[in-house]
Amino acid sequence: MSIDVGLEQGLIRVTEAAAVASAHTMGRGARDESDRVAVEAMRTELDRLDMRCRIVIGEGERDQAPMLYVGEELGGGDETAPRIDIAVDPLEGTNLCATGAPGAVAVLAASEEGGLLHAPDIYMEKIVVGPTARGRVHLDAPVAENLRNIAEAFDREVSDLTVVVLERDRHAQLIADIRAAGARIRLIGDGDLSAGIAAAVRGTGVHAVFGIGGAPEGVLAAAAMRCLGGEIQGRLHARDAAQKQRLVDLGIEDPDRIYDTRELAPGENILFACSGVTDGELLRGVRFFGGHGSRTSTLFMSLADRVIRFVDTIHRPDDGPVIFR
Ligand code: VTB
Repeated sequence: MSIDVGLEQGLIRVTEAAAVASAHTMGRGARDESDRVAVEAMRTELDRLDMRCRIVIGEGERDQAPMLYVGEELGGGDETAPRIDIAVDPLEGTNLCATGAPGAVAVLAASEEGGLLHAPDIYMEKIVVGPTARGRVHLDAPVAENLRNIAEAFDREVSDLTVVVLERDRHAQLIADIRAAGARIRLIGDGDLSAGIAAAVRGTGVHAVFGIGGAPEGVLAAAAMRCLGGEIQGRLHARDAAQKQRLVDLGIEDPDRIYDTRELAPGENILFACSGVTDGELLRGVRFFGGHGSRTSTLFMSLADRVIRFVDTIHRPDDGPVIFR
């Protein structure tokens, strides 16, 4: 899949549309509605692509999710059109959108077939660092050792590091360990994917993300890390007998296996698009200008083309004046 401009523009439109749709619902306290409109908008735009798209990470299995379920085929391309695999999270951080908190994004990754791991929708224990600390951490190493190595890579003290952790009871020991090691912590309510992306960009003030979040978002984070030169390690985390059985059914023999960035996102033609829904470290949220359109902020990356593009789009209304703000 060589990256044609049409596909790039098309994928950007997909996350922009999901961001605009969900941003309209910001602060309504209705997370399901926010998610639903993002899913609908994303699906409509994906279906307009001149490609044959297969959803490999989506809203759930076919029997639970009416749209963007795993295995759904979309796109307007005929038999000769290129086939691509798509991983989506139409609204990463539904609660963030529902409350207007920072960090909600609409996300998509695409690749040649087989380029994104079909991770089950269970938890994943993760560690994410950017290019500076790549190769210096290990999921099985003690927290203090990982932090020492990250600090050394950044040429600073552990006390100068900021680690992002999802605020969950399951992270009590992790948080205690990070505190004991002396690093600073930013607890977030949701959204370890955008935090992971921030960790891979210098200047955001985020140096690493530790903890247990969703496995599908781990694959999306891996796609982003391939494009940004960062690193993620992940271990699937089955919580009950049913999830353990699901791993067996998927042919995952070693439940303790640690997946590295390339194993999670092995593609050579990875594309990644992420639009801000609410304001965040890297991307602004959607702004609306009354009847005069909207403005979106998107990160688009292509691994093969080696580009990281920030796309600032004004969406004009059908008629009426254009307002630049
Ligand atoms: C959420 C969400 C994360 O994982 O926490 C979820 O905020 C799973 O955790 O961004 P909970 O079940 O405890 O909410 C993510 O969606 C992605 O990793």
